[in-house]
Amino acid sequence: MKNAFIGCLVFSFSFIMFSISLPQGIGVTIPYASADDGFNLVISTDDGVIIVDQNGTEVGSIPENGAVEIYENRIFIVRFDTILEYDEDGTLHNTILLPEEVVYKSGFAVLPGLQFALFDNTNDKIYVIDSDGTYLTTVNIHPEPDSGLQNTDGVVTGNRLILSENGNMQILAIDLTSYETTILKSFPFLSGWLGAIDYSKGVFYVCQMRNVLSFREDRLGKTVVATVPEGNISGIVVDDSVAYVTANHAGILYRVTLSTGAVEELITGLRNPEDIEKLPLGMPTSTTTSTDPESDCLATALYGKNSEALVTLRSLRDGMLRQTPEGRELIKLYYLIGPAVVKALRKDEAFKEDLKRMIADIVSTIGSFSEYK
Ligand SMILES: [Ca+2]
Repeated sequence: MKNAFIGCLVFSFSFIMFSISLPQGIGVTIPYASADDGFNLVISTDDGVIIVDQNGTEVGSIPENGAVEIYENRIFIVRFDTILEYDEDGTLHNTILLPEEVVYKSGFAVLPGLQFALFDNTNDKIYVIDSDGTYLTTVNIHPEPDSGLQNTDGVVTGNRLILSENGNMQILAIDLTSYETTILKSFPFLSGWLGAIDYSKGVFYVCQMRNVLSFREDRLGKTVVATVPEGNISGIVVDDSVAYVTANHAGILYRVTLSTGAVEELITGLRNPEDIEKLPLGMPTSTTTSTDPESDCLATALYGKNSEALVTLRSLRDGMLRQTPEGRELIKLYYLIGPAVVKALRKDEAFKEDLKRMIADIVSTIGSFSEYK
């Protein structure tokens, strides 16, 4: 029993190391550009989540991919059956296991009071869960699920979640007290699809393949704000007079001047950018426990930043574990018990030394295997 437990710990510990090391073999960097910038941009790509300043210069990264949301100064990434919560410096802070009621997820939103709405475009439902993973309720996007896989992006305004779209070119408003759903806006004369949505100062911005549209709740019609040269638009965030727009197929981050519709390329060559959010800078931290990033970085403490062991473990993760259901189960296991391992290691210096030796053995065995490939 104890051996099994230690085996779990070893694997978990391995994944802790993966989760805090970048593909390039350097530690997670601090996502601050400068103190006065106001916000950075967080973009999820196939190469992980990158944090860039408003000029597109990378200032940090998290080696996980998945839909990303920001709440206060925390970064949330949906990954497998969990929501990972990162501090603004990229330190894994918390892991929320999704309840079994969440059948499928095609995006999510963080709701006021730190709840989560997970969108399911297959079953056309929205699952609402609490910050500890407790299932709260299900909201129907349609009375009966349709066969289409519509985009699902949400923005919270006041006590409502605004969802784009329901598959019929309609934007829904969900009251977050009664969970009553109404149609906020209908675009029956537009062709194609509606996708990423954001809201700023009384105006909604919703994207199609290459167009950014704006509309107001209390007025008829819409305005084409800008057209990007290459699509598909996959994400938008608006800040005052500027929108930042990702195009997944084109691999581009665009900056759009809302008053003129002028479009400029900020970053090219991104691998499938799917989601973009604003990360406010300089907010007081409101997380419940404070952690020292250095002491969290066990891999660095044990093996050093650019060690061979980390490279080997990383190739094990990407080359083997992610390829099989069993491997993915182990990854899930890490998310389940990883935080507890960190705590245990902090308390027990001898245990830490034991684990270090065991991991060294595993790494050296894998290293020998790969030499004979
Ligand atoms: Ca659907």
